[in-house]
Amino acid sequence: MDTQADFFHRTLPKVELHAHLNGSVSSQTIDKLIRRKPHLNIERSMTAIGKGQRRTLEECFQVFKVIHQLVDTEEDILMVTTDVIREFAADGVKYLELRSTPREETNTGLTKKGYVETVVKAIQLCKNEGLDIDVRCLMAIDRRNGAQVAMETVKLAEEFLLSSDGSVVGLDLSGDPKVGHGKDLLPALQRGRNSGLKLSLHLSEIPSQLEESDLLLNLPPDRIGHGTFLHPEVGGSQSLVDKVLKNNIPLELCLTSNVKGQTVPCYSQHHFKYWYQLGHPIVICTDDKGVFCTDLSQEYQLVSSTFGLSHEDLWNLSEQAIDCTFAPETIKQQLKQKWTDLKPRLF
Ligand code: 6MZ
Repeated sequence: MDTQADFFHRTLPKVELHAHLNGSVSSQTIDKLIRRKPHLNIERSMTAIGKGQRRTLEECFQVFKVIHQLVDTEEDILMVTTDVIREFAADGVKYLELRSTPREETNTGLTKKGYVETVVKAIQLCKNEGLDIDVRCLMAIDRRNGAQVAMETVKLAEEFLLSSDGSVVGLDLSGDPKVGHGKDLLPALQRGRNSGLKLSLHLSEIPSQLEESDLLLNLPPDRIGHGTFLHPEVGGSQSLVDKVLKNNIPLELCLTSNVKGQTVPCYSQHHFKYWYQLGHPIVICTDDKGVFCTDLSQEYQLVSSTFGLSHEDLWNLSEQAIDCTFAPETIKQQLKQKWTDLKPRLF
């Protein structure tokens, strides 16, 4: 989607629950990073998939590698995180869950703990600025790194669950779906769950993951990322769908990302339609707003123009997303009040 969202979609208060930090870096921030590191010879075009362009999922993962080269110090992470939060706030997002994979970089002395501390610091800085956005963080397990790293990430998340003043709330399982198997990561995910960390897992982003999805759905996760190939119409199965329905697990859906990454052939064939028609909880999200050149307002506009949703339908979607957040109950109530207060401005 490359058109500008209009007043309604921009002003609509929104909840963003599926945003990878380094995939969300805007072109303006990329320019600042490039100026900091001219020796890398990275150009802006290497970090984003522009208008009308498509890539394979493998190519998308190459783009993240380029961005990781640009973001390798605490200073970079602080700038990137504060910029991303400000941009979401400017787009009308009132509640944001950012997810990121803690990374260590031997060249710069960046540690995984320092990485997460810096993300939490940025969240705090934005709070102190008085931005009208509540931000939380999920620590991501990159499936390519295997069971041991997954367990380390869970332990780190446990520490921050206690010490980050509510900023770190859960875990994400992500990374190239063609690499690794969820069964190896099950002990780490189970441990995280038992420690009180919420789980958002990328499931069935590509067709060949039915067995893995079946296994991981038994946890069960608190939310599902994508779930593109879960339902029978695209080669999934009714038993997978039944598990999702039985546990009422919300799906995080990212239209532009799925079309540009070519896991979905076109917008009208997006699985949004399947789950929406069932009345199942779904949350519209951006995935990687920087890489896929989108924002949450555009994603809402895209849903309405593709599937014929009215303004009232979009309002209901954004309001229902509050119940899918990993925020404490008191915050959910405050957000619902905010939606009630803002409604007369739009209708
Ligand atoms: C799976 C994805 C993803 O963690 O460095 N990531 N994982 N599917 C996707 N669909 C396109 N988009 C992003 O942000 C970048 C990382 O997020 C995950 C990948 O592991 C990627 O390296 P962070 O902040």
